[in-house]
Amino acid sequence: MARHEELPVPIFTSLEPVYGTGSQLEEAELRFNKLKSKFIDFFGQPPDIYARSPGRVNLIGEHIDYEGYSVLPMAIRQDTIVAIRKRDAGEGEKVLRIANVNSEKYTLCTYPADPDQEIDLKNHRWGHYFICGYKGFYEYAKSKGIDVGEAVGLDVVVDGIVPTGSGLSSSAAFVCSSTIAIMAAFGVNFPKKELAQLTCECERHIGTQSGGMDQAISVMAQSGFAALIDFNPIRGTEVQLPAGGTFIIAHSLAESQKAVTAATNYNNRVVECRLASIVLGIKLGMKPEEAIEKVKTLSDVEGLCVSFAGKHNSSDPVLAVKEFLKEEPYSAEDIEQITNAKLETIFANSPSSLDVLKAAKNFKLHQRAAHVYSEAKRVYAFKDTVSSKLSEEDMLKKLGDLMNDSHYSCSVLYECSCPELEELVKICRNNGALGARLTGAGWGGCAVALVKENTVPQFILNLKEQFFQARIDKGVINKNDLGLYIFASKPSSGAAIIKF
Ligand code: NG1
Ligand code: MG
Repeated sequence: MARHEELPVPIFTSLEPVYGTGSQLEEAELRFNKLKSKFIDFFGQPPDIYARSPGRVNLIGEHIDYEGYSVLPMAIRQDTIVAIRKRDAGEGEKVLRIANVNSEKYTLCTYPADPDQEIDLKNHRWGHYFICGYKGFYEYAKSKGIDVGEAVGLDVVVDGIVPTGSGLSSSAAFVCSSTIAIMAAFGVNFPKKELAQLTCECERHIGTQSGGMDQAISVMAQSGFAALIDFNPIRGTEVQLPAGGTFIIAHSLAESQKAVTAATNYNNRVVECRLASIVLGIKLGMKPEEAIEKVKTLSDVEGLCVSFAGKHNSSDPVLAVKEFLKEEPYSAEDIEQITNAKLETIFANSPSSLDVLKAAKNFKLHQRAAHVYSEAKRVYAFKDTVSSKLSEEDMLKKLGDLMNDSHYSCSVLYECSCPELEELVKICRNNGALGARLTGAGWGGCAVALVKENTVPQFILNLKEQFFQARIDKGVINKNDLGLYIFASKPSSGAAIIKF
């Protein structure tokens, strides 16, 4: 039997298979009805088809997907739905009209129906994420020799309920649902695993050098399971979480605008990791030109640590970091002396990395590499703990400890936390969370806490009092919206196409 990720995206003719029954189904029915009537308001006709893809919460494995290491997220129930209608050739202008049910916040975006268009990164618009999917769809179809005919106009309405800038991957939910909607509108369907790869690559058109975690889990998630996601090639292994624990997601209310801060935050760390891996490669015996050409990620140099093992009785890359990367920040000149090459030359083909070089004062190679290698180990420790024979009590404690260690590493070594997240994580732990950590890229957004099932209601109440009440009083958020900022989450299902 084919593994589920080899299969195409499921197509349903009703909402139950995706949203189950009860209040979740009722909410979905309301959303689909509203979406359809908005579509008719905007474009005068109903949509042909819908696609939905969920956000995700990463349980452990932060900032390591782009270094080639496995991560362990789960899909959340909040998703993005894209309704689409393909106009016939000759019907109206050849443009892409992208509207949103929240038309006040997200005004209509229009783009040419041209798969080769460049995305204007200097003027960030919400519709750019749809264009990522549009370009990705055509690039993939072309690479596979699939003829999808000439470009035609598309009408689109988007309804997203994944909180934005929160580390829950609203962006991937939007890019994946867009790509899948376009694919479905053209009457084709690709294997989920290939969609995960293609949506990861096409989201990079937005200018962040992202790894593939978010798209992989959004496309491939199985209801009831978290997943261990491996890369190169992408693969998802279901992970059953212990029943006695619940993951609570809480928003720090600091919004992280990743697309806008890429040069100093996200892409900066990607560049630092690349530099750390080149320097390590050289220290472990590679010629500089060879390291620059071949070493792309920290996982690429891990193999070399084996030859360094003789000396230390271990092939542990964490030891190699200690031995070969100094703790003081490196200047560009420090690195250039080791690599025998100008940093601008090393990154000549990557405009967004050149932006990083312009903005960076120095590079913390030791700290970033130490985070990545230790975090990669924690992911496997988490996976092993979940499938171990430990009592549930001990298992939950161990998982919580790993989450706490992950947060410390993100905060101190990777420096991707912020004061609001620190406060929130501390409050979670003070109120009995077995573990709590920032989730997603950080610099704002959400924390995830592991809490014993039977203490969930009290835990949520305490957080409301100790973290959110002051913000309600100051008018930062509305009391009635609290449910958007703190909620328990169960592993939900991945992407789907819906055709009524
Ligand atoms: P967020 O910020 O949650 O969308 C980002 C990346 C991930 C991963 C995490 C950090 C994108 C689309 N996603 O997630 O690939 O690197 O940060 O672990 O940029
Ligand atoms: Mg994102």
